[in-house]
Amino acid sequence: MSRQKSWDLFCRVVDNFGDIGVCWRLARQLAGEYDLQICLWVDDLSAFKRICHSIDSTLTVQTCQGVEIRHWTEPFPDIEPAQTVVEAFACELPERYVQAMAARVVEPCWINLEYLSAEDWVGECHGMASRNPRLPLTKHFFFPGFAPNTGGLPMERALPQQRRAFRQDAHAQAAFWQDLGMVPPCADERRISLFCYPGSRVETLFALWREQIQPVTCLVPEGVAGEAIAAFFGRPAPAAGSLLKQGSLEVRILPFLEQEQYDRLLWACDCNFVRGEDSFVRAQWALKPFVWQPYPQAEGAHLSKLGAFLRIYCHELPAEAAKAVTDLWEAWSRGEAPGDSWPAFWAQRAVLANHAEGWAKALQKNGDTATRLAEFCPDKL
Ligand code: TRH
Repeated sequence: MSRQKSWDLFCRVVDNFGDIGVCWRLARQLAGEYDLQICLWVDDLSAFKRICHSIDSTLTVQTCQGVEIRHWTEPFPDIEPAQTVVEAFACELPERYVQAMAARVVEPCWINLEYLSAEDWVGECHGMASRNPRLPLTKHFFFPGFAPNTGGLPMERALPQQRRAFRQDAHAQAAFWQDLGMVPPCADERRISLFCYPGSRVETLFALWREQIQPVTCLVPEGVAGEAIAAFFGRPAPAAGSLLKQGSLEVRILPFLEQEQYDRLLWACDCNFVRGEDSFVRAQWALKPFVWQPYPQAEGAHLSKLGAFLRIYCHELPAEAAKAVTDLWEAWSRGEAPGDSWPAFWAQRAVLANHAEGWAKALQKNGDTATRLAEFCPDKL
């Protein structure tokens, strides 16, 4: 098979869903919007299946939504490398494949796709080249980010239009809730999605929401916050489809949704708790107030990332709203009880929803990651 316009994208699932989440989005977008021949190599198909239910985790090769998906196992097969090779998150390509890249007549474009961060150094390092010390190959570092001198954020071309259509269509929203076994929210009900890391002080939020006058429905993916739910309700966290109630609070356990459905959940809720990288970006495209918890890292590196993002995100917010966001996000990410900071944050929800629109518009001006990648790579051939 000719490997013209071909891309190999390599993804190792370290833990959680962010690695495959980002790679799957990019792969689909590059195939769908740029007519590229994309092959996505993934070492863990069962994690992949959680966010794309049609994946068959027993297959070595399959095609899904225009992307060829190959199970990445060792020993790695003897294949002709693609013209463009994306190594996601420094996942280390198989040695045999790297040797084959070096043997190509035309040097392939080799990209290391990096993790997202709002830190200043990202713009300075974006696009930097590193010559291989042993082989005639150069790797380029590609950083998604929030500034014009970065690789932008993943966003499909049709997303704004799809989101608008969903938000204007009560039937589509009702159908969405029905798929989850729910009816649309009643007039004064608030729906909050909750995706967080273990150890988060969920119980303090539950205690507050239980006492509120307005009903709060908290939507939690199966397997998330299990210990906190068990401790609060005094019983093991139930399976997807179940609901738990105390006072004004109802907790619904959701199945892990496909990415497109998860997007809709973020569009449909009044506030979204998100984490890591990909859900964090999607919450910004949802145009709703959100609470971000960065992926916990050694020596508090994640708190520096949080601080860097807060600085840019809060820059144009009124002081009171900026403080409310900072207090809640910092407490949440430090594993401290967020109960004291929630009321002030929630009081700012209209300001935050308004800010979310301007924020997303500004980010869109930087271009999206797939487009920036597609533009970046042919130059390097
Ligand atoms: O799962 P995460 O914690 O992933 C993390 C981070 O990406 C982190 O940066 C990385 O270093 C670490 O993994 C290894 O959070 P994230 O990034 O939000 O990824 C979750 C993905 O799962 C995202 O693509 C959205 C998707 N998802 C669904 O498709 N359906 C769901 O129901 C939920 C809750 C998530």
